[in-house]
Amino acid sequence: MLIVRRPVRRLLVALLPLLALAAAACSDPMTTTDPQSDFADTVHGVYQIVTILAAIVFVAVLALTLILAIVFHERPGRRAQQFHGNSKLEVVWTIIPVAIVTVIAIPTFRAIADTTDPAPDDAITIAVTGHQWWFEFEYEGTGLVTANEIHIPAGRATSFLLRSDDVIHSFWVPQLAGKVDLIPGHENELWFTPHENAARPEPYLGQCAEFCGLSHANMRFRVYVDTPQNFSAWIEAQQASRIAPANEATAAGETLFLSSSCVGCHTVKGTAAAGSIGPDLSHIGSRSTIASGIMDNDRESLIRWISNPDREKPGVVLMPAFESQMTQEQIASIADYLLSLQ
Ligand code: HEC
Ligand SMILES: [Cu+2]
Repeated sequence: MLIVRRPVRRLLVALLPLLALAAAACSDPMTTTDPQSDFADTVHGVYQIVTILAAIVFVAVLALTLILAIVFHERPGRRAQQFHGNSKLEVVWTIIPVAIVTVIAIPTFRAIADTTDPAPDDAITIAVTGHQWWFEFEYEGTGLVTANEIHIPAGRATSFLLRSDDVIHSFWVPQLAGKVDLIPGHENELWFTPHENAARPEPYLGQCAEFCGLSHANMRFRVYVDTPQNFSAWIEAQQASRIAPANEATAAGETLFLSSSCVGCHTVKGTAAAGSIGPDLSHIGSRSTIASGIMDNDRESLIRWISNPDREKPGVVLMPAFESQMTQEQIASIADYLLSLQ
């Protein structure tokens, strides 16, 4: 039978929850350990080297500490004592960290050089603007503006021009790229190519990664990596201008929407709504979520959101609560109209 000393056994028991936590963190969809682009591969490479070295240092230091404590502890007939000044030992434990830091530095500098290279000429360019608390995306050269959800093609580079309208935010999609800050008055660029086989129906989850105020944790976004054909189809659908109401109910919703203050803040292409304070709603019906990923995009959520946005997302100061100005029927009719904007 394996005999483990009691202190060692206790230590193992104490470490178990930590191991469980680490395993849970790895299965999270917002993981850096399952990279799906060239950029994320590079970052993951450095991460692996650092993790392995850190694990070796951790185990070595812990083992040495345990061995020394067990072998040299005071017992009858022997006194424990400290000693000072041993040049050989000091040289050794200076050289080892210098060697470790050097081994980490080389791939790190290479990764920095690789990820800050200029984007290839055929890259798709998306201007990203951070707002408290949502992301605005503008596909350059297409007139296409959207919010919080984007589609990009697999196997082709996309370059993001990162800007901010208010405070510092940060762009981070752990499986694809980041973190790079969105800084007011300064443009950062980030580009990456999703793997050919990264296309899938589920989105890659992104998150603002720089504390930016009350609803920072609610500032999420989604990146759909499409096959090239699906991507072209998506762009084409999003470029369609006015979507005519399909029935009386959505027609009533459109009339209400266009006669409300919504038009001062939101754009719906092909109508008189041309505001630019809030997200472009031209194709809001085609998104899977609203309010930067915190609510499903369905009738009930839209009603709740329009009724009182600040209740759903604390700190939304710009968009007023409409429950005091409209009936629930009117709000529901606007929700139906918005959902029809596919
Ligand atoms: C004074 C400006 C303002 C007015 C007026 C306004 N909104 Fe908004 N709206 C915003 C802002 C800003 C956001 C983004 C809030 C956030 O996510 O943090 C927003 C978000 C939204 C969203 C979520 C969009 C998305 O992509 O997630 C919907 C839907 C919406 N508004 C509908 C409406 C409707 C309908 C009206 C009129 C009844 C209206 N808004 C009036 C500023 C406004
Ligand atoms: Cu933030």
